[in-house]
Amino acid sequence: MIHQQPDAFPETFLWGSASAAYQVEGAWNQDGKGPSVWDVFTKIPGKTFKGTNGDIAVDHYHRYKEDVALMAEMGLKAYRFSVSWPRIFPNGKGEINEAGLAFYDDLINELISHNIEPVLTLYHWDMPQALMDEYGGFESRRMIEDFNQYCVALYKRFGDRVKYWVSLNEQNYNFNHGFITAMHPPGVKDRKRFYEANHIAFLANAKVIESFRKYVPDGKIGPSFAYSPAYPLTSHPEDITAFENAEEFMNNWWLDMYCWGTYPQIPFRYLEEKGWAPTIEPGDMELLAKGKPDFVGVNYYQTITYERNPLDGVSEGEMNTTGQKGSNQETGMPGLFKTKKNPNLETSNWDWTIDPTGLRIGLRRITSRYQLPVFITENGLGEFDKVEKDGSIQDEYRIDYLRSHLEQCRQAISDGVDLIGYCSWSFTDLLSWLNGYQKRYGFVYINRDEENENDLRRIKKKSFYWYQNVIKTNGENL
Ligand code: BGP
Repeated sequence: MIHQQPDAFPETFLWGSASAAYQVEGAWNQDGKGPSVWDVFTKIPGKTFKGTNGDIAVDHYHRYKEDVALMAEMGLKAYRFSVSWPRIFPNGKGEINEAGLAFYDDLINELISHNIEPVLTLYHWDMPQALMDEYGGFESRRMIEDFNQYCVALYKRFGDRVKYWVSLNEQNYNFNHGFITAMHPPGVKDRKRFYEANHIAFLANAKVIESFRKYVPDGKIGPSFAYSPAYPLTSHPEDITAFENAEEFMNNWWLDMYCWGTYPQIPFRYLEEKGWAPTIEPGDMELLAKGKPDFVGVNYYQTITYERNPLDGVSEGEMNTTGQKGSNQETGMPGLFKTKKNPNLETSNWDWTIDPTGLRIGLRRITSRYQLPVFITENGLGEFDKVEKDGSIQDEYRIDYLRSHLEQCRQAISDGVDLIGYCSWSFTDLLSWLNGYQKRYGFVYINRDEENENDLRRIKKKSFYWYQNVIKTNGENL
């Protein structure tokens, strides 16, 4: 579809940027906070790049006013952040830690006083360790009620000021690493447990959306999905089948459940035959039907290209967590699909495909299938940055990445996608879960690395001024 003149971004468009508690806050054991699964997991030798953790991160907990002042200087319209559950309930449930609520109260008020719309993520992976120890987190149905209690506490406290809420962040990505590659907590490799835990997370997601309608009736809520639209490597019918398998297993499995409350039939049947299908108890489907979101949150970084994979084919491959270009390996599900490098596209130093058009394709697929508004809750480029002798950071590559993706957003809007906002990942540099501090995403550089916290000074990159102008012109000057 070629548009003579693409539509403008809507006047109400939420020009934003995003972060997550564990990746920015630090203060991991202060003011009554309990340990999260990431506080524990990152301390196990060999789990993260150079053993990095979020104990101090970029010290946003103590420097949030300085960070919000920078957001205001940029003209940011929305800031997406997550609440750390163990700050609010150090043991995951029971008694509330007032100091934890107070921190987010202050942050939200600070944002609002600068005309920045807070977008609150309820769960960005930092589950209280206490619940993992007690019953295995999302492997137990007890999680549904405990997560609901925590969310209701936030609805009651912040529902008067926060309109946009994200329920679960990237359940698909986090559970894939938690239960298939063992690279995230709980560090398991077991497909049956993967699908069972996912099912419980879907129930928890639906439950907190059901509660949301009661406590924040005027608010908007949706999950954020790590969306990598699938491509076939060739037009060979077996590669097309592999691509369709990938769409079903890697995307529709989650999106259908969030948007429709049902599992797609073809993967479900396959999982039943393998003995991996989730256990559906009476009442589950009724609850799942109540989880319909107001928008689909999309975290988009790349498309993934697939080809056929024989029954004795590839299953697991190494993932590039070092920035050594070319070290990523193929992965797949034997008999279904395997990943392949797309010969038409460039990649970042972490071997993530750079594909702006893929974002438009993904936005259109969601629109056509679900007819729901979309909120891009993450999009960005992780790269090495260099501070020049004059103290500047010339991150042209990041500007190119963001510009080309925003151009495709505009095309998608012209195609008829109801896109309500765009949050870049991320505002400041921050801790990358598995890639340390050297994989930078921010508009604002943080003077720290894996070995040293240095002075944690904030330095505006070239991209800061670029995005400032994009917002000022409502996307006319990309
Ligand atoms: C998403 C997460 C973010 C962020 C981002 C970049 O999956 O929701 O928390 O980390 O990806 O990923 P990475 O840090 O692995 O480069």
